[in-house]
Parts: sequence; C-alpha cells; structure tokens
Amino acid sequence: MTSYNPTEIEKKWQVKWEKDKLYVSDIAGAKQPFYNLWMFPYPSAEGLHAGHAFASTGSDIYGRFMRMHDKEVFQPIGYDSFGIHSENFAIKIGDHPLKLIERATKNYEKQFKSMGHGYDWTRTVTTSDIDYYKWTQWLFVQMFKAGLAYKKKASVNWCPSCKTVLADEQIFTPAAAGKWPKQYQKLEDVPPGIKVCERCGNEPERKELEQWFFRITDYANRLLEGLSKIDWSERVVTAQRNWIGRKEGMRIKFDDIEVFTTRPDTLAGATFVAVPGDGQNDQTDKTKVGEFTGKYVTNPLTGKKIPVWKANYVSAEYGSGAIMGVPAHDTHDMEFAIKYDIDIEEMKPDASLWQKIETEGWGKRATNYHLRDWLISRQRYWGPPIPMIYCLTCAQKGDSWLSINSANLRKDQTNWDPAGWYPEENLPIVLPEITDYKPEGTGKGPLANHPEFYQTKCPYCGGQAIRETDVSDTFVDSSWYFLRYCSVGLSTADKQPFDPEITRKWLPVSLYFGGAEHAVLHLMYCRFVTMVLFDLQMVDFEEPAPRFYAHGLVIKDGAKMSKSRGNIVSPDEYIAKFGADTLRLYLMFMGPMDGSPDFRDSGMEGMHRFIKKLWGLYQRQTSQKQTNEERVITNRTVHRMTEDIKHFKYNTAISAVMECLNDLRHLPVLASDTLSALALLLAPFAPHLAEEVWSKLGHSGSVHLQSWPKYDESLLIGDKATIIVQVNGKLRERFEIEIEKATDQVYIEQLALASAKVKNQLKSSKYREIFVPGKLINFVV
Ligand code: ANZ
Ligand code: ZN
Repeated sequence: MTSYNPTEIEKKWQVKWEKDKLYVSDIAGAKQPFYNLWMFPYPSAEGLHAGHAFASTGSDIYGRFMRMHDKEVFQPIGYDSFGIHSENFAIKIGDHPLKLIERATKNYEKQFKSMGHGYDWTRTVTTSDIDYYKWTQWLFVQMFKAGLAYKKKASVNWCPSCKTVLADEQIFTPAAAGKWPKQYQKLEDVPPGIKVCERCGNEPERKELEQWFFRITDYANRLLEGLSKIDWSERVVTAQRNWIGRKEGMRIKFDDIEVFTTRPDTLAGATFVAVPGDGQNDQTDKTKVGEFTGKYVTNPLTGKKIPVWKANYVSAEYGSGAIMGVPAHDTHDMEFAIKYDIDIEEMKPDASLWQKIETEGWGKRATNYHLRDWLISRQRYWGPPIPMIYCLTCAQKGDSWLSINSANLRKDQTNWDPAGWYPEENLPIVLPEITDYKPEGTGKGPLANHPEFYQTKCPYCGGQAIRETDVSDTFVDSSWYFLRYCSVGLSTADKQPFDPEITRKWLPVSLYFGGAEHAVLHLMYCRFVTMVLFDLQMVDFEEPAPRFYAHGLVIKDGAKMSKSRGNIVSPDEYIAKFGADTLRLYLMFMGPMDGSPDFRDSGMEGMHRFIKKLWGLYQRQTSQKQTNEERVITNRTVHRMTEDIKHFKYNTAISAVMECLNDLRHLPVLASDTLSALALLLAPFAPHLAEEVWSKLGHSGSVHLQSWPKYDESLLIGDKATIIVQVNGKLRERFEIEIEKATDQVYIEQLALASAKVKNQLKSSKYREIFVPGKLINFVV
C-alpha cells in the first residue's frame, strides 16, 4: 500500500505529457476539431490567483471531456500583455513593462502547467510580442482602408489618473468596477450617477480631444440581430442588447432644428427645444445647467413659438444632437423647466401622432442606437503604435492615401485626416524601448517626446513626415487573438495573420469560456471585428464564438477576489501543500460554475481527505468480475456525471463521485473494471491521479486519450432518488422520483407545488427557492 504523494505523481505526469506531446493538436490533420478557448489573462500581477485557477479549470475540464468524446481538442493559452492593465502594474512596482511581462508570463506558464491544464504550449500568443502586434497594426490598416477607422474631435472620457482617454465601455458604475474614487470611504458613500475608470476607480472627466475611432456603429444592427443566432449566457446577451440600445423614434423638425425623440406622442407638450451646452456636456452631472439662446422655433403641432435653450444634459453625440423638451412627461425636462421657469404644458400622450407627424411631413421615423463608435487610441506607451504617417507636403498638394485610393472608400466619409498614410508593407512599426514611458497627462502619449520615433519619411513623396504617437487600446489586441492561435508556428505565420485554410478548419471557436464582465467590452469588440473580416472576405463566419459560457467570480471574505480588494489567494501554496488535483476538485466543488463560490481553506482540507480515500480504493486487491451491484453504481455515476459535465454542473458531478465512493467503499472487493471506469470519470477533474491509477491498473496509453464511458439506460430504470420538500426549512413533503429527474429543478418545483401540504404552507406568499440537486427543495417565504 503506497500513500498518496501528489507532488511526485503530478510532476511525473506533467513531464510525461509534455514529452509525449499529449496536448499538442494535429492542426492540419484533425478530423473532428474542437476549439476549446478560455479568455487569455492579462498579466496585471506577478501571477495567477484562485479566480483564474477556478475559471481555467472549468474550461480545461470541458476540453478533456470533449477529447474523451473523440474530438481533436485544441486548447491554447496566451497573454493579453499589451495595454493599460499590465502597464499600470509595471508603473506601480517601478518596473519597465517589457521586463515585467517577460517575468510574469514565465511565472504564469509555470503556474498553468502546475495546475495540470491540457494546453497546447506550441501555439501561444503574447499580444506585446512583435510577431503578434504587427498583425494588430495590420488589422488597423484594414479598418482604415474599409473606411472603418477615422480620426475626429469629440467629447471623450479622460481619466486624470491613468492619463489617457477611455472608451465608453471602459467606464463602469463603482459597484461593477469594484473600485471608486478615494475620497469616499465605502462603496455606499459614493453618490449615485457616478461612473468610474474601469482600471483605477477614478472619475473620468469629459474632454474635447481628437481621437481614433472604429466605426462599430455601422454594425449596430448586425451585432443586435446576431444575438439571436448564438448560444450565449442570457445575461451577456441582455447586456449586449441593452448596450446596443436600439430605439425606435422619430426625427421631428422644429424649423431648422431637428430633434430625436422616442415619444412623438408627447409632441403637444413640447414647450422648448434644447441643444448641447458649450464646452463640457456631461450627462452624468446631476444638476441641470442651461442658457437661453435668444432664439425661438415653432412647435409644428401647436403652432406656438417655443424657446431654444442650451442644456448640459443634451449630448451632441446622440440622436440628432437636439431634443424637444416635454416637462410634463420627462423628468429631466421637468427639472430644467422648473429651474428656468419654462412653460409646462399638461397633456395626454396621443399615439396617433406618429402617423400624423409623418403625413404632415413634420418628421420621419428613425432608429437610434445607444452604441457609440469605439474609441481606440490611447495616450500611453504600452501598446501597438497606430500605424499612420502624416505628410504635410502631400496634404498640401491634396495628395493622400484618400485621394489616390478613394475607390475603396466609403462615399459618405467626410472626416478623413487628409494626410493619413498607412505603410502596410512596412509593418510592423516597432514600439521603441524608452525609459520615460510613464504617461504625463498632456493629451499626448510618451512617444510624442521621441523625435527619433515620430520623425520619418513619407512613403509616397519621400519628404519629411511624422508618425502617429498614440497607441491602440488593449481591447484591439484581444479583438482577434482567437484567429491567430491556430496559425502560430505555420510556415506562413510571418506572412499573414491567420491561414485561411486552417481557419476554415478550426473556427469559429467551438466553446468560449470566460467572464461575463467582458459582456460589452471584449465580447462585443470581437464580434464586430469578425463581422468586418467577414465583409472583407477574410473569414467565412460572422460570429467568432457561437457558444459562450460565462463563468462566475470567486468570492473571498465576502468580496470578489481581486487585487484591489487585497483578498487574493495564489494557487501555488495549495498546490504545494495538497497537490493540483485537490485544488482542482475543490475549486469545482465550491459551487456552481456560473455562481459566486466562496473560497475557504477548510474546504480544501475536506477535499484532500476525499482524494486520499479515493486513492485508498485503488490500493486494494481487485477481483476479476464486476458484481451486479458494482455495475449499477458505476452506471449511475457515469450517467449523472455525463449529464452534469455537459451542462457545466461540475459541482454536482463531483457529488456523484463522492456518492459513488461511499457506495463502493462498503463492498468487500472491487473489480478492476469498476476502478477503471472510475478512473475515466475522474480524468477531467483530477488528471494526474486518474493517469496514475489508470497506469497502475495495467492499462497502456494515457487515460486522457480514452473514450468516455457509456451508460446503459436499462440499468437506470428503477433507480430512485428521494427528494425532500421544505417550507422555511421545515419538512413538508417527500417524493421518490426517477434518478434522471433528480437534478431537474423545474420538474421538482412543479411536483412540490402540486402537493396540497406545500400549497397550504405557501398560500400566495412570495418565496425564493433553495435547490440541492438530487436531495432537497426549500421554499423560503
Ligand atoms: C421627448 C420625450 C418625452 C422624451 C418624454 C422622453 C420622454 P433613450 O430612450 O435613452 O434613447 N434625447 C434625444 N436626444 C438626446 C440627446 N442628444 N441628448 C440627451 N437626450 C436626448 O432616450 C430617447 C429620449 O432621450 C428622447 O425622447 C429625448 O427625449 C432624449 F416623455 O423626447 B424624448
Ligand atoms: Zn484610470
């Protein structure tokens, strides 16, 4: 009898797997490809924390499960290492980002390997590597050529602490960001309406600045319609739908001012028109500020002359940039009217007005979107330099990329920078290694202090020209990384961003596993970029990941595990003490994959005892022939685990193993077939232990290359589970139901609610349910 020594076993198998290239996919030859993708991390610290370990293990389990279903699984990993996340951390610890990334990625790799994840380490992506960002710059150029990248002066978010502009998607409520301005002690102290920088928690300012944008608004409707064609977590779909914010309304003319309204039915109550105020328009501002312009326009319906005001709550960027003020039906307008003593016209909305406004020719129907163009330039150092060159000589002659190649461009484009040259064949534009990389907050990035970088030759006339000194945002890097993985290492990798044939074979991604916090950031941007590449005929699919699973976030001491909360737990110490398999099992057993599981040390100890018992089972003498009882237990476990893993219910799958262990432990002898089946079932969760016992049982070949065991329906019949029904924790009813139904909450709820005993207790009061699959349902009134 040998005792369980995870350190020894785990290292041994990790070395063997690497040597045998167990997780290196046959990219060119795969028959049944399965692209199992997990959102790559940004190294904004020295290493992984338990939250990463939780999410990546969830993805790894599914990959292993699919491999055991005869799929050629490709499971890559990489680093979203360019951008503000890593750079802010580097600045904080006083290290150059280049050095930090080199060190941190090495550590991440070591940690991922020690977790036992089945990554294909021959195809990794690091977004700050030249051979990657060259293609991020290439992407920018494609956008530019398609008329989808443009520079314009606009009122934008400026973070005074990060000293850069931010996209609208990077401004969060303090609760969502988990951070808030320092002057407030607690989250509860922060006044409502405040939005903060997603990175640092400070309140951004509004500034008029010239910036680069991607024209994502052109794709608003497609991004919306596409949502009905993909299988994504409901909360992500809802978040995207709201963010796109399609609104049906009308544009109505008040003489020469056109307003956008979603309430044409209130036209009779419009007692003023408002346009944006001067300078800073800030809709997050709580107090309404305005100024009368001295001008009057006619309300087309009432014929009355009404005043035109400037108001700080009107945005130049939304709708037509002007509103009709209806104090009787809109709270903002009411507040404004009271403050400035403007008429308030009480009236009943009249739905027939939509038609009337159209027939009278006062306005027309219009669809409006909340989505704004994607602001991608950053006044920072750590990112791909935006590959543009400005040549004054050419511009003065009226020559530019635009005038020479205008055939390719959108006809309605008006705001081209006249001298925007793109040196596509000269890519990459290498980010120079500089020591003064800290942002200064001047509105320009650190590269603007480096003439040796920005002074260059015009690729067209050969004269003096200057480069763009802003870099692109980190979300541009990650908007296409899933396209690169499969092509890494191919002979064509330095000639094209992704190989068309390989891409056709492997993409779209089969299962995308990641955090819901990226709902309107990365998950929107990567859909947009894919649609653009589809239109440019570079890929043959519009949705990058038709299936997305949103995992939950790990909680520690009552708060989301994050560096800013100071409640980080590193997986390393647990792996050293208990082994990766215990950690993996514990992480997956903490709670549902899409919930907010609570990390506790005591749970880890319990799981370690369990795994040692499992180990003990394999130290016994085995028998030749499976008994009927063994067969029923094994079959039931296979059935439960298969169904649970399919639906990412890893915690209940582990419960099934635990019950199985309990049932088997009491049997005097166990057949080798029983133990082999159990090893297969353990393989996705505890890959090292499973491999060890599999080989000890005398099998050749890795357990991870075996087929997942099948279950026999006929052996399940008659297998019952007892479900307890409680109201406020008190037992009220008990059912015997078929085991297959025992995890079906909807079915059990209906059954329970049909019982008179339960009904009498509940009456018609409101309740919430606690459901323990296979065991109990508790109605809490
Ligand atoms: C009259 C009215 C009456 C409105 C009423 C609302 C309620 P959502 O639903 O968010 O899309 N609006 C239009 N353009 C604006 C701009 N540039 N800046 C600020 N506000 C603007 O909002 C549509 C409504 O927001 C529009 O309908 C308009 O006010 C306002 F009882 O028009 B409404
Ligand atoms: Zn910031």
